[in-house]
Amino acid sequence: LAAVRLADYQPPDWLVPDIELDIRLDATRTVVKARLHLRRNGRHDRPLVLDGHGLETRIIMLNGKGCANWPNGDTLTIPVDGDEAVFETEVVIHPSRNTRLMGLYASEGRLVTQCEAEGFRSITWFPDRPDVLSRYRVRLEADKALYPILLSNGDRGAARDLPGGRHEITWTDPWPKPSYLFALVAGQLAALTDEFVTMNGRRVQLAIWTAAADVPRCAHAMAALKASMEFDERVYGREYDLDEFNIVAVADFNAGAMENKGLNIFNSKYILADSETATDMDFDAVAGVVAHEYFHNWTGNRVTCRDWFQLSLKEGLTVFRDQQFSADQGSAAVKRIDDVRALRAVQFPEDSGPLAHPIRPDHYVEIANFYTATVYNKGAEVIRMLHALLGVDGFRRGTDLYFDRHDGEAVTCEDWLKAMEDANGIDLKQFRRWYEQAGTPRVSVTLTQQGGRAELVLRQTVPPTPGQPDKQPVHMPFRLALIGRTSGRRIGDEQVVELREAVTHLTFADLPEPVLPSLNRGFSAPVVVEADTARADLAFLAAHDDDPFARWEAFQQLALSVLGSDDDPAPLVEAVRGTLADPGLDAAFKGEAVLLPTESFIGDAATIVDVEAIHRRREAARMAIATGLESEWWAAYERERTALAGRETALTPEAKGSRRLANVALSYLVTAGSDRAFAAAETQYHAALTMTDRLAALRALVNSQATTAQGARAAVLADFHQRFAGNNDVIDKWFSAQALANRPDVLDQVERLLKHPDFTPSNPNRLRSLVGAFAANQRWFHAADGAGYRLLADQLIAVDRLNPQSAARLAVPLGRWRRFDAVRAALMRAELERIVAAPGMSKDVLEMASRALA
Ligand code: BAL
Ligand code: ZN
Repeated sequence: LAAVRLADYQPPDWLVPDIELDIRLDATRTVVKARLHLRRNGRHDRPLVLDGHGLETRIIMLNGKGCANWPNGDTLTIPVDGDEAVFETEVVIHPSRNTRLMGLYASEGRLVTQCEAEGFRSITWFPDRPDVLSRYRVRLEADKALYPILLSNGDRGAARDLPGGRHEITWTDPWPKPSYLFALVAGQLAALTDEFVTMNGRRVQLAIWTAAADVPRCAHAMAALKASMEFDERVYGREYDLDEFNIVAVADFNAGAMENKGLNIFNSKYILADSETATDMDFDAVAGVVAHEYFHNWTGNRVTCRDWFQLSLKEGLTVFRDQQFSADQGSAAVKRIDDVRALRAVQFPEDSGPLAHPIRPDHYVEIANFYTATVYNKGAEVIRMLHALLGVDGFRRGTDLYFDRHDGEAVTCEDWLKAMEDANGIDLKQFRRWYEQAGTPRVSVTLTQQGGRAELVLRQTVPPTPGQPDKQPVHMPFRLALIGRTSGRRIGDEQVVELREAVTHLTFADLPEPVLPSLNRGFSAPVVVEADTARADLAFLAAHDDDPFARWEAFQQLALSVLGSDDDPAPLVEAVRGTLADPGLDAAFKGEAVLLPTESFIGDAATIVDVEAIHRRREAARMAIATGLESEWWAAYERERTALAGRETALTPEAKGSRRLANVALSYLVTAGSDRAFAAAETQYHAALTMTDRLAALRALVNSQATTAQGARAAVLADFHQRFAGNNDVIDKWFSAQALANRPDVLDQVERLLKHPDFTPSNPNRLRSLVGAFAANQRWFHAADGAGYRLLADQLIAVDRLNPQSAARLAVPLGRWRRFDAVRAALMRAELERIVAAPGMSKDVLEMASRALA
């Protein structure tokens, strides 16, 4: 497998300041003519080298004359005299055969593109790398009845009817952009439209395009788009720069969405939402992804990446910006907890396994494999640390300088850090290690106290990761405070301690009472804290810490301690009792704070994951919390349902919080197993006015192992499928609720569902909702006989023929084999070896599987 290396980067030999595309669209046979205006970059005599993939090349011309040179595989090399030239090609492509969903493909009768990272080469010959920026002029021509709407980037020109029922339109994008931001969409689409007036009075026409029947379901996305545009002006001083902004929702999409200039293309899952079909979490995800793609207009599009090693330059920064936006629009505390939960669920395991890589990797085989939680979510944590170190004003000075200095350029993470340094007169030399070193740092903390004095010793280490045996200490902001052990109140101010050394000593004098440390408040640094705090002290912090994250974290750590043994779960029951009774906490926070850590998070904290013991202990604790507090859960359930009366579908933070707590209560009540609870779940399922409530009731029943709940479980599953037939995003929930079920028969159910007519593995959402969800079901995916692993590998091998990106993602769970017992590890390895040996596997899969085996 040939790797691309950061160390080998060379600037492009030829620039393409302007490109004209002429695209005659047809699902089975699209003709693409391209005219590239070339300029030699510097003094050299190297030829023009272009990328192409799967193109049927008809014509190659240089300066108006046919060329003798012909492609060699995916490369076309053309010697060019002079410093400027015009290079033209004509190719034929076949969108309806494109199951990779990269380049131009068909989805539900429409034609759409996905070009990041290397899809443009599947449309035409081009130096397909992000540091070649061009102004695009694009003529689209198609049958008018089949493809009445023709969209591309930039400003629309006049449309014109053509003979034979065809029509054309030309789009011109004035902003130079890399090829990965090119997009087109053609098809029968209707739009929800609106307008935004920018801070300088520019009127921007907004449109979200989808099937006509789904237009009303775009309202939430539209509100989020307008709020994002306002946020970027208010917080970053960034204004939108075209006369129109289009979003298109499509059913078949590898990722969540794509930030193509002026024409964002979205996985419909992140656009379409109404109370009946979307949960509160879905509504929040829609707003977050809409914001993310919009924010890319500055962090990614106006200032882009020099090469794909710099991916976190735009993704880490843009995730941080969308997290800020979501915190601004709702509960900042709950948002922070959700973000940390997501980081720990996906990125921490990645960082401690064979796929660990720094946020700026230094080599790859297939760049599609590096759209990872490390590049995105750890990347966002690194930006958040800069924000904490520089403060709000310093960070803004840094971003202002970054945009001023680099607008219209393709730059590196180094350029970003240099702007931060220059704007603030600081030195981030040590901070750069976050970009170079993989692995989650560990900070161990010890506290000693005598009289009114306390000393904290903080020791940081960064564990070895593949290819990086030795690590250096990193520079991090570590927020801490002291909580009085008697009063439960904060003693003194919170501090942001900048850890730089391997060991840091902090002393505190004149303390009026013994204290407990409140550590890494707000999760200010993406590290694992090892504090060896006694259970009683964790319970005390879970009841008193004044930082919401630290308070939530204290309960998580208490749960990890209890669930790491066969001890009585009583301390967890008491902690939950205290949280439920605390009048100072809102329902949204309570709904988070009473949840036990997931089985995979508990496993991640252990050296070897004891699948059965973790499940058994967590189930016992869940049951103890459910039965020990049954009257409290009924009280909470009824109180929150009453609070919701008359505003069941409201999306206010209060209503969302009430639904959250009521549904957590319902899930504990169904766990406790009374007939009254099953009846309440069934009633809620049928009477629900929101998907949040309907799905929560369905999940509670699906997860119940009680024989008395069997009838209700079967009935709600059948009803749900029938009620939402044809709605892809909702039917995905039906699949994943069953694949994630906490039941011993999950594997049989998944095997049955693989044969269901609605299971269409060519659709990435559907594949994820069944096979991806099942692999996240730790207890039943890791069945001791390896049947879960076999099922996953079979699906991966089959899907790779259709869509290598989808297939490669399925390899990740098997890559964790080192963390499991010898029998499971051998079974997982055997499946990875079978995958590698299967004939004709893609380089996407081969890279993931071979890294996992190494
Ligand atoms: N750039 C790929 C999709 C996203 O991160 O927005
Ligand atoms: Zn992004």
